[in-house]
Amino acid sequence: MALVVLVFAFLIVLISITSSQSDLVDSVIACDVINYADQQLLFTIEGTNEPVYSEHLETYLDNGTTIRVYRVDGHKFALDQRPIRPTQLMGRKLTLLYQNEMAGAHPWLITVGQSDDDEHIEVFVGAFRATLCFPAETRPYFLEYRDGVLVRRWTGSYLNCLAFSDAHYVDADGDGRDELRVIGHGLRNGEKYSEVAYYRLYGFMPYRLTIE
Ligand SMILES: [Ca+2]
Ligand SMILES: [Ca+2]
Repeated sequence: MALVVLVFAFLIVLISITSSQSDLVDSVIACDVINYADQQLLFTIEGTNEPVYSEHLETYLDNGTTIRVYRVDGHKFALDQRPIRPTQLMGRKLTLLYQNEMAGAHPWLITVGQSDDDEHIEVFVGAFRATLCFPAETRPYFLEYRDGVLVRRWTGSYLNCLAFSDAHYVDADGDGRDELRVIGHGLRNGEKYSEVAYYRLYGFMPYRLTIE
């Protein structure tokens, strides 16, 4: 009898662990990882907002409500697996460190990197919202994870494009610092075009870099 109870209890624990992992995988819209000191940190966008429609991209974007930061315990992600997919979170041991409600900004993309000499982690979030002067569209949010919280560095209306469909921090020129690689979309002589561009924050402003 005691064995039956023990097996039953074990199954309940197993089911609850599996279901909380599935809930996380289902709720993650986008995620990225970075090694920081002797730890690995996972940044996610989670929650469910109604998909938003981008006129320039001519597509719907899934977006979430909350940005969360976890410490990855146990088996770490190989950084050459980036960008990682939400399904790769299944079975990972994660400890929640921080969360920030951003539902009104409709976050749909997140990437993290180290692009300057300070230890704070650069965090770029693709948001989607209207501004005073412009209709709703993809918006660039340059943030920083500093002393355990997210702070704003620069949140503007546009980079050098009308919209962007993807962005990743990557060391494109091999100098040991990450650049933000952006797939931008614009209009030239009435024709839509897309291009790859690289950005880095200098002081308070993002600057476009030329990388051969
Ligand atoms: Ca930094
Ligand atoms: Ca670089």
